Order: sequence, then structure tokens, then C-alpha cells
Amino acid sequence: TKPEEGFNWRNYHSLDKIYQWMKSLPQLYPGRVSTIVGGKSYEGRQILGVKISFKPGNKGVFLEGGIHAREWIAPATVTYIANQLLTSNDSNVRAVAESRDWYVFPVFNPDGYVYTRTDRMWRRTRKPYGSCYGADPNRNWGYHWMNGGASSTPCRDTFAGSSAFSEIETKSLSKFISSIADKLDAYIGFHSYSQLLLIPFGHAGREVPSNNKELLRIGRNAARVLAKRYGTKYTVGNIPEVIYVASGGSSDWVLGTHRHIRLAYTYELRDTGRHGFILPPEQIIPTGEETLDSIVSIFQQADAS
Ligand code: ING
Ligand code: ZN
Repeated sequence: TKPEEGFNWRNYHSLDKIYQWMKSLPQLYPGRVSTIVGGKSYEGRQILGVKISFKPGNKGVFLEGGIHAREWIAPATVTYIANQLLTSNDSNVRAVAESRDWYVFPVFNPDGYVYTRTDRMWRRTRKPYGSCYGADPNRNWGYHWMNGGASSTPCRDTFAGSSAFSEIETKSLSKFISSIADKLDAYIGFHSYSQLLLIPFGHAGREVPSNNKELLRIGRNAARVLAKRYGTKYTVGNIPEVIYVASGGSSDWVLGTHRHIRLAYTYELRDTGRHGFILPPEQIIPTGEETLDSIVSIFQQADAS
């Protein structure tokens, strides 16, 4: 096939294209990549992931993208990172890539992602609630559910759902995450926009992780590394301090119910509002490069201390 028919990071892609690319990886990298159906969506789509593993016995990292439909740079960045983990010749990238098992889910909310082709600013899932559709899948997880920064009114963008895990997407993925949690040492989510590196917890009440100081130190160093490539500035801190109180987020539940996980971060990727959610496709590769730099830094630091 011609290169332009293959997958690339020059443009944003449809769900079908992304899934087609993911499904091609096991044949391209035999013994290193397998696809995983981690969950399913309300409209019956698969929530597809890939597991990248270079050797047995490694700890696992979970990469979550596209929980919010309109944040197109998130699936693009997560697929960029997965591709670099497989193909990069940079010795620092190679060392980090091969030191972990990577569970990569670029599109957590496939119904929403597909729907953004009709309504580009859609954020939520697509399950009907009366005359409105969808709940915020990053307010629907069952740790301090509805404890601040979430709405109980359907139609609102931060509607938390009718109960914790009322959405099949969060319910099914949370079961998958629990099934591999023993192996997980890190959970990293990707949103846009604002250029922030967020640390749990988001709920009201000011709970912080037991290793909050370590997370802040590693995060600030990673942000410094990120800025080196293109000068992109990130702010690092706990969720309520640097963005807002928000409960029912995935990272709160993952860390709150799996306390052994050492590294939990959520990126708010480029930019700071000039383009917002409609980030030009020319910025996919630069965003991917600088974000990968920071991910490599996070794991280098974690392994050095
Ligand atoms: N931001 C996130 C949101 O869900 C966030 C911020 C991250 C809140 C992690 C809670 C936990 O509101 C965007 N842009 O969606
Ligand atoms: Zn988001």
C-alpha cells in the first residue's frame, strides 16, 4: 500500500481507521503486541486496546485516551506513543519501552468519538437520559462519586450518570482494570486542553496520594523535560489546585481502589485555548514528541529512586 493509505499522525482519524491500525499491530510485531477488548460501549462498539510487551515479568502501565469525545488530540497522542514504543531507535525510549508492559486504550468512549463527526463539541457517552444523551464518563467512576465538581442533572456536560458506573464504558473498563491491577504500577490518562499535568485526587475533601511529594517532584521534572523540545509550558499539581474539584474521575477510582499503584497522572494536552479542542493536525506530531519525552522522564525517575 502507498504510505498515505497507511496510518499516520499527519491527520486525525476515524474510529474505524484507528481500530484497523491497532488490529494490524499483532502481525507487524509478532509476539510483542496483542489486541484486547477491554470493554464495550452503549451502542455496542468494542473498547479496543493493545498490550505491548517485550519480555515477561514487567510491571504494567495503563494509557487511557479519548474518554472525552471532542478531545481528539488524546487518541492521536496515545497512538503516537504506542507506535514510538514499538519503533523508536532512541536508546532512552527503548529502555523505558522495554521495561514495562503497556496496556494502551486510545479511545475509551468510542460512541462519543464517532458522534463528534456530527457534533464536534460532544464530550459525553451516548446513552439516552430522557430527552438528553450521555453522561460524563470522567464523573461516573465509583470513588467519591458525586462528591464535588459533578452534576446530577442530565443534559449537563458534567452529568455524573444515574449512579456510579451507570455507563457500560466505565463499568466494563473498570472490571478489566481490576483484572490486571496486580500488575499495574502506573495509570496515565490523556485529555485536552490546558497544558497541565494533574495528580489525584479530584474529589472534594483534599485527599492526596500517600506519595504526593514524589508525584509532584517526578511530575515537575517531567514537565521541564517536556518544555525542552518546543518550549511548551505545563503546570503540575493536584487536580483541585490546578484545574477544579471534580469527582468520579477514572484516575481517582484507579488509585483509590488500587493503592499499590505508584504513578497516577492525567495530562491536559495542548493548547491553552487558542485552538482549544480543535487543535490543528500539524500539532499532533509535536504534541506526541514532547509528551513522549515527559513519559520517558517519568519512568526514568521512578526507576532511579
Ligand atoms: N479535564 C478533566 C475533566 O474531566 C480532570 C480534568 C482530570 C478531572 C482527572 C478529574 C480527574 O474535567 C477535561 N478537559 O476533561
Ligand atoms: Zn477531558
